[in-house]
Amino acid sequence: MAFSVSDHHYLPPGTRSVKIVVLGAFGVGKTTYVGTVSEMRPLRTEERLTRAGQLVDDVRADGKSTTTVAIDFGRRTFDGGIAVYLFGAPGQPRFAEMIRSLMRGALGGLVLVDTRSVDQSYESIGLLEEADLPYVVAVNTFPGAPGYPEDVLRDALSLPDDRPLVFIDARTLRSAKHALIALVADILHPARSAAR
Ligand SMILES: Nc1nc2c(ncn2[C@@H]2O[C@H](COP(=O)(O)OP(=O)(O)OP(=O)(O)O)[C@@H](O)[C@H]2O)c(=O)[nH]1
Ligand SMILES: [Mg+2]
Repeated sequence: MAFSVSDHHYLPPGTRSVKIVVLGAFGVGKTTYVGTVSEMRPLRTEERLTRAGQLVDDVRADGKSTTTVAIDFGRRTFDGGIAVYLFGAPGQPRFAEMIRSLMRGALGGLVLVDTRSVDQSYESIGLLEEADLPYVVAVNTFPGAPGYPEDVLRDALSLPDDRPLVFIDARTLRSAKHALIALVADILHPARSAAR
């Protein structure tokens, strides 16, 4: 099934809505991702990182000064009448209960992965598996991060064969929407629709 992304800024009558969640560990680029793909100004809930937070959060010295404390929210419409509502979550494991609430009504999830912290992605994948939601893994490529072939990453993440894995740059629309299209195609896959 082929999809393209449109530039609509309003929703024509008959548009179908799809809620998806954007998950991933602390600092993997979730807020950046939602901001890149959203056709409207995204809602962000960022707070400054503090010295006290360094005791509990794995703050890397890469210039990151804020963190999401509630949600990121954005929207992208696809030609063919599908509006995807993106809900980005905070990355810290202590927000798991909030993420479970955020997943209510969602039809799928995107898990962003940084190859410097692959092991911190299990939590997000686990939450989506627990909720029995389809998901796509998007490896967000940071400069200086180790590059691994797809099979090695799949192995490291214990990713089932039917779960798509794509490589993206969350800062670039062309690249970022590649992951969204993979997820929407998976959600709308005839076999999955038949099971609903
Ligand atoms: N090079 C590169 N940098 C990125 C990319 N995506 C995000 N960044 C940078 O990485 C930092 C963290 O990005 P955020 O979007 O805040 O990450 P997050 O997952 O929302 O972080 P939390 O909400 O704190 O969990 C920011 O400084 C971004 O500019 C990417 O694809 N490539
Ligand atoms: Mg964020």
